[in-house]
Amino acid sequence: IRADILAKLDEMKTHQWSATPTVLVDEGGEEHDVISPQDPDDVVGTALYPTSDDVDLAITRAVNAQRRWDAVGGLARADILESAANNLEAHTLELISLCRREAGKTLIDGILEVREAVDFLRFYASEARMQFASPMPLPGPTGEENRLRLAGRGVFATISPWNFPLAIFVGPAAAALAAGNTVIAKPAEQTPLIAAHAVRVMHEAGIPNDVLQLLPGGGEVGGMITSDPRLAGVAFTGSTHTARAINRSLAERDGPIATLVAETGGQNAMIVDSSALPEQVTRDVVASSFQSAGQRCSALRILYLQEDVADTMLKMIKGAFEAQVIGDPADLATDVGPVIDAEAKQGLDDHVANMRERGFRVWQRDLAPELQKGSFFAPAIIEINSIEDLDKENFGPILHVVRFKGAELDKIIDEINSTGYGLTLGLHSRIDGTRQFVEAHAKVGNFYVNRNQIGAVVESQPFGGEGLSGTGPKAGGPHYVARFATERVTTIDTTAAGGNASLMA
Ligand code: UN1
Repeated sequence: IRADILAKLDEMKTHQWSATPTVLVDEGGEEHDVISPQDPDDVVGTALYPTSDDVDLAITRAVNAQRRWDAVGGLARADILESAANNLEAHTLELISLCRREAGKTLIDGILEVREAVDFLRFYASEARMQFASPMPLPGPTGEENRLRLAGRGVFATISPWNFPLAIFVGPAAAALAAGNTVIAKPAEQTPLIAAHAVRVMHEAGIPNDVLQLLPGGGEVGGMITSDPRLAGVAFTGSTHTARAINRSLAERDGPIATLVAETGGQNAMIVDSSALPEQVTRDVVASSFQSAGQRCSALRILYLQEDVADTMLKMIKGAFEAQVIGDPADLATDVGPVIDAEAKQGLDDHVANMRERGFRVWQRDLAPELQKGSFFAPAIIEINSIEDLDKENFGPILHVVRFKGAELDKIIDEINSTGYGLTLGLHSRIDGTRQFVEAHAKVGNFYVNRNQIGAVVESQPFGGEGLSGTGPKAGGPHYVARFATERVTTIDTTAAGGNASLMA
């Protein structure tokens, strides 16, 4: 890494950032400090929350701007989204710095995050060109012309998570914009500052400021937004529990039946049989479970090891686990940074304590004394008997291990399916029949074979799950943007009876 880049990142260590609603009726509501996960003394900036009048004004502006934005057309919208991508890329360093300070992300995670946000903008721009520029002709009898065109639904709210505070803030908003909607974007309560910076950068690139509006806040602000009858839809990424609450709120209000695009939790497994290559398994397990401090919804939570290789594999995995550097994400050597906040840490500590109490075997890292101050959680590996020993998704650097017998493959798949989640599944096996069997029976959105199971790439690996894991369609895939649009079909009678004089001639 170039010295000048490191120097710039260093310079930004004390910068004070702010997040404010795009417009305010008056002075706004409460102010909230945003505290860095790794250092409670680092106040990264402040967020000003909107009042209900501010929310109302934002939605009024969004309603008024929508027709014009839709009428601009898919090609022009694509150009603007591409300018936004370019400008975001030009601001990479500030965004990486914010990823670190506000979300506790390591440098590599910060780089990947900016990359993904830029990729989403470019991909949805290209989808706008392909799907929104001209109507699609449909078949029909002679004397009739049919065509289908896509149009924006109206105002979309995007409610995004703290674990991808830039990529998943920008991605759904970009899709909604590409489809001709105006957007009210509410970032996670923990990470409003990077979102605010992204919005500034996108406005600067030409997205009109009534077309994309920021409303920082927590659940209360989210509730004000999702209960507004003027919303056409919500794109949400976060917990299954919150997705249900949003769904209820959308169902209870008057107004149009709203679209909900939800990407939620997972209970992701990896199956490793005795034909797998141990070094590769070790590398992929550690990446899948502990990169980003396990705070990805794609992360590996339950590793199934075939009995006859389990001891060898586990020994190697534990070796790599022990070697991971846990620490300040500003330090380039760090593999695992903090978890997002004290509450998240407490939840993970409680889980480990509970598993110990229930008699499961736990290996846990020790934390250096200087890490006691931030929300650092000591990564753990826990041996369990079955996925049924877990009652919830544990969103952090904890790997659970289950041993299985070769003949039990179909039972394992049933167990995994019966959690009701269906996000990612990993398999390490050199046996084609095993892969084909798992592929045919596992109800998951993303199945990864002989590699790690995180880091889905826009366009190559459209990402998203089913069941408790979300509604689909997959982010970064060919059907995503269309979900934000309404379809309109025009049928024209081109015969004489239809009054088409020119065709009569
Ligand atoms: C999430 O954690 O909400 O595949 C999504 C990945 C990322 C997406 C994770 N592209 O790990």
